[in-house]
Formats: sequence, structure tokens, C-alpha cells
Amino acid sequence: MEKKTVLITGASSGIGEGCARKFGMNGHRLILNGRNVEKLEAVKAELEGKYGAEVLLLPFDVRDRNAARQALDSLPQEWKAIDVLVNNAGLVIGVDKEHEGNLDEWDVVIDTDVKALLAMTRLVVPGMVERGRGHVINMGSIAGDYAYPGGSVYCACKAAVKALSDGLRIDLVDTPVRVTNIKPGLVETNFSVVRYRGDQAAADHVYEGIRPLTGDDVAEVVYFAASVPEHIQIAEVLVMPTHQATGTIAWRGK
Ligand code: 8X3
Repeated sequence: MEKKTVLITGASSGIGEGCARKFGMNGHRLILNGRNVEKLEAVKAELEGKYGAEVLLLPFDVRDRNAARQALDSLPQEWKAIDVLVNNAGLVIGVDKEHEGNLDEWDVVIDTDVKALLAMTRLVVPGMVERGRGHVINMGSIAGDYAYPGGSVYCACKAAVKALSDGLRIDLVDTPVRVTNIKPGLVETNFSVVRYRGDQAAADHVYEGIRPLTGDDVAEVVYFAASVPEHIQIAEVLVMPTHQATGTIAWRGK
């Protein structure tokens, strides 16, 4: 694949960090977004040191659409032509039942997983259309296919990511811009720690007895989707550990 400028949201850890590493080691230019500047600096240092990657940090909270617009406007001219947007930033807080959970926490989840993804798309895609070149890769989830216990709002958000991906693909059908929805299953990142509000033991329990995917594993799939020839559009990929079958069925050796 020719050299591309790749903007990744939520790039300071997990799948986003994995994507940064994969694109960086393959010679692409990276614009890395996240909220934790220290962690972003560490990713940048690693990629520059190990691979000589060109990395520009663009820290802002994706939920703040004015900050997003200002950050994108502030990009130096030679970084403005974004070829690949990896809408990766996402989270869930809690495993509460829909009729019992905390609406303020769910605002954070919906604002991040749905509204911020939409805002980033709205800000970046017009330039792609204008240039006649681009690829939006959204981080969906197996959670978007079927709801599961304690996942109601998160599952709804990821179902929304699927609908937004499908809708965008329809809206861009007369352009060369591609749209991909990647739907991972169990991936061991900070995701479960946040879901369990910092309870590390509860988070570890999620991956007990099964070898989960890593952020780097999912990044392989993201990179594959980005690197196939331009006439191929990987519309959707469901990727999970070998011993996982659905959002709720996994074999844990017993
Ligand atoms: C996260 C995967 O299995 O927790 O998107 O729904 S899962």
C-alpha cells in the first residue's frame, strides 16, 4: 500500500494503539488522538524509535465536537489530507440492567461511541470526497449484532455503529471512499477495567480460561482492510478468539 495519512482516535491504548503500531511499522504517517497525552507521547516515542514513523499527536476529547473541529483545523497543511480515519475511541461503563443503570454514565458512553464517531466522520469525510480518496474504518463490536445481559446500552451503541457504517457506505456509493465496520469479540485491553469501573479482578474474570485477542490482533484486520486494492471494500469483519462463538458463548476449558 502506498504511504497514507492515518488518523486514529483512542490511540493511546488497546486496539487504537495496536493500529498505530501496525500502520507506523509499515511506513504510514500517523495522527494520533486520545485524551491521555502522556500515553500518546509514549506511543509516539516507541513508533519513532523503533520504526522511524512520522507521528503527529492530536490530543482532544472526541466528545467535544468544537475541540475536534479546532484540532483538525490546526493541522499543518501537509497533514490535512487524511486518507484513513480509524474511528476507534469507545468505551462502556458498568454492566447494569437497562432499567437500573446510571443515565449520566450512559451519556458518556453514547456520546463517545456514537456521537463522537459521527462528528469525526462529519468533519473528515467531506475532504475525502473532495480529494476522491479515503477510507473510514469504524470500530464496531460483536455486541452490535445481538444484545447480551448487562450490555444493553453498549450493544445499542455498537448496533448504531453498524447502521452508521452501512448508511455512510450507501451515501458514498458514488465515490471512491470506502467504509469498513470491524466487529471484535473478546479483546484484552483496558476495556473491561473501565466497564467494571476499575475492578481489575472482575475485568480479569472476563478473559479467564480463554485466550483473548489483543489490540495488535485486531489491528491486523484493520490494516488488511486498509491495504487491499482500491476496488475492494471490506464492508464488515466479525473477528473473535477461536474459542468464542457468540457474544455470550465462549469455551473456557470446562
Ligand atoms: C467488546 C466486546 O464481547 O465485550 O466490544 O461485547 S464484548
